[in-house]
Amino acid sequence: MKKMILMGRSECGKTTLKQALKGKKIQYDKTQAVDYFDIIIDTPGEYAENLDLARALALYSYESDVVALMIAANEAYSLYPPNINGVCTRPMIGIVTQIDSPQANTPRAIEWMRLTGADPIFPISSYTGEGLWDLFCYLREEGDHFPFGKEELESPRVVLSTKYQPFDIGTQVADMEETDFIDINNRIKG
Ligand SMILES: Nc1nc2c(ncn2[C@@H]2O[C@H](COP(=O)(O)OP(=O)(O)OP(=O)(O)O)[C@@H](O)[C@H]2O)c(=O)[nH]1
Ligand SMILES: [Mg+2]
Repeated sequence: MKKMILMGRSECGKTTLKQALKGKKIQYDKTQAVDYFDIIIDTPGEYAENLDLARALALYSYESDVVALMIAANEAYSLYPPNINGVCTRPMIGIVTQIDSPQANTPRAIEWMRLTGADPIFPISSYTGEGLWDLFCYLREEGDHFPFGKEELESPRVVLSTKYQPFDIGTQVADMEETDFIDINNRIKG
């Protein structure tokens, strides 16, 4: 597989895409630092949002075979200036994520990606699996054997947690036994 670096605004779905491409269940995990030991280099969104940190992205791009700029289909604006492929020394592709979102405006996000010079552009959903196969095939190198086929890769994922999923505190408390609670008064007395 080609080594791909993921860049894009915080919450556009970089880490989730990485989990989906590996056939994992989706579980929210805030990226705190660049993870570059993996075949997919995952970066924190803040690096794309701050000029000083963005320089690190340029350096990490040298560790990759492909640079992937990402944007969520429901983003209200694009972070990227036009024609930035000129400063990139690797093939630069575009990934439009979260196309399953009810607020998605996929054609607009594709157009914003096109303006950057990214080519090709992959509209995908890490939740439904839509579009993942084309991306997978793009990353394929001679001799690679895929662990799963198109049907499996493009099937809906189990989402264990999202960033905004509220804690189900009521249910957890209701499930507890009386004896699960520590009686602080007794402790103090004891
Ligand atoms: N509906 C939908 N939600 C998604 C999709 N991809 C990601 N999300 C949700 O968007 C939120 C942010 O996803 P992350 O993958 O953590 O985003 P990130 O780009 O890695 O963010 P940082 O680590 O902060 O840079 C999570 O709640 C995900 O579950 C998708 O394809 N569809
Ligand atoms: Mg992340």
